[in-house]
Formats: sequence, structure tokens, C-alpha cells
Amino acid sequence: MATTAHDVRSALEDSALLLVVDFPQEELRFMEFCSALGTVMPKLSATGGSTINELIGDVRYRPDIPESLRLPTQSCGPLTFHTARACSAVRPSIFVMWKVCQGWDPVQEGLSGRSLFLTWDTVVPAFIDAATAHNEDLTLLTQTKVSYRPKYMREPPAHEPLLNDAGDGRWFARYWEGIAGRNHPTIETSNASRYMKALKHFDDFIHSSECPITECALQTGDVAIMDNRRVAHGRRAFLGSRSDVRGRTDVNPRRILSAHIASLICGRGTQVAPVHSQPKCGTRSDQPVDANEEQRDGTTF
Ligand SMILES: O=C(O)CCC(=O)C(=O)O
Ligand SMILES: [Fe+2]
Repeated sequence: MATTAHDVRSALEDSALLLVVDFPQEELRFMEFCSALGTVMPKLSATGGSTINELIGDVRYRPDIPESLRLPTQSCGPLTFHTARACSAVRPSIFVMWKVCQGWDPVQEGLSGRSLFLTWDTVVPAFIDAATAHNEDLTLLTQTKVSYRPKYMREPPAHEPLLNDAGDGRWFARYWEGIAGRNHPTIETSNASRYMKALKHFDDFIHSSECPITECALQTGDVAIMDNRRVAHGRRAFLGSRSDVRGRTDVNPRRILSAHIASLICGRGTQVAPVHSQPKCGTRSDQPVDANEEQRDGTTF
């Protein structure tokens, strides 16, 4: 089924997370695909140009970068749930990840490199129902303005509550790694410690087995398109390198190209690609994905 950028946008309103399969191995096509969806935001490291290098993120394990300078996306460790550029005043409304290379088949369950997604529309109601939740937590999270400025972010930080209730069943959120701990936000309330407690409750819930998440072994050619306000993403750790028979080190070729799309300006009829609105992913309650099936700027928040 050929589809248009307009179709992708309306499908996103329905399901917030879409999967395109068999995307051709052409970076220019990816660039065109993303540009049809809206304005592709320059990478944080961009210097004003509009080339692919300035616009499209390149996520790979980078053992060539000293560990202390490596961004979380350039490591092979897990990435906990976050939304793209969660701290900046203007954040992308759509985030796109193209699995250019799925990398090595995982050798063990803990190193699958699978993608993780959660949709706030289902997570927030589940949190409200959870035994550990306190009514006051949600009130604090939806009403207290917060901001956070990571070291590398030149853009002005946002200044608003982390969670927003659209009132029609949709929930919007900003989220980043370490939000309830080492990367906590600046909180504008006289009772910051109560707020941090609420955030910790919420963060613990997101990382508990009670939280509904989608876990997906993206394969080479798969493109995940998400409404970045309604979906958070993360990943499992993966094996970064191993020795070959001669004792030489091989680096996992796992690679993702990503795009941050700011506004939804596409015209009707712009052809993008075949789209499948139901990702072929498992949910947390599903059987683990069969290992055989498993197949920058590197910023995460
Ligand atoms: O490596 C991954 O699977 C996710 C990378 C990521 O979170 C990002 O590019 O923003
Ligand atoms: Fe990310």
C-alpha cells in the first residue's frame, strides 16, 4: 500500500506509533521521506547547513570515542525511556528512527538491543490504577512547571509541566533519562521534595513490570515513526564488540539514522512509503521475541 505523508500524519493521530518496513537503503530517500512529514530539525551539532549530515542523526556504538565523552546513544548500554529533545522549548513533534542495520543477532536475552516504546495514553491510566500511585502524584506532575538544561543544549529549556492531559484520552509528556535522579529537573514549587517523590513514583512505575510497554526487534529496513509528544522510546543493551577467531575486535554494525521533525507542514499527496500502522512488536506480556527473529548526533534528551 503506497501512502502519503498526509496518511502518515493521520495514522499517527490514531496510533501514535507506526512502523514502515523494507525502507530502501538510500539515505536521500530517507531524507525526502522525513521532509515530506514536516520540517527536519537540525542536529544540535549542526552549524547552519541543510545537508544530511547536519540533519540526520547517526546512532552507532562508538568505541573510538573515549568512554567519558561518549553520549548514551553512542554506548552499547540500555537507554531508559525518554522523548526526543525533551528539555528544549521547541521539541520535535515527530521522531523517526530508521534501522539501517540491525546488527548482530543477540547471544543472550539481556543484550537484545531491542527498541522499547511506551504510549502515555495507556501508561498514565495504568499508573492511576496502580496500587502504588497516589492521587496527589498526578496532580503534581500535571500542574508543576519544571525545566532542565543539559550541558550541551544551546536551546532555551522548556518551562512547563512534564505531563499534560489533552482531555480526550490523549496524554502528552516530556521525559528523559535519569529524570527522577541524577538529571532531575528544576522544580517550581515550594515543596520540591514532595514533587520529586511523585516523580520517583511515576518513574518507578514506568520501569516496573506493571507498565504497558511495546518491545520491538527492529530489523534492517524498519522505520519507527512516533508522535514524540505521546510516545517515549528506549532500548535494551546490546553487545558492542567481540573478538574474532584471530583475536581481532569486531564492532557491532548496529546502526540507526534518526530525524527530529518539528512541524507538520506536509501537503496532501506527498508520497512517502508503504506504511503498517500495527508494529510487529510484542508487548511486555507477550512471549520474548525469538532470538533468531531479532534481528549523530546521539543525543537522547
Ligand atoms: O539505539 C537505539 O535503539 C535508540 C537510539 C535513540 O534513542 C535515539 O537515537 O534517540
Ligand atoms: Fe532517543
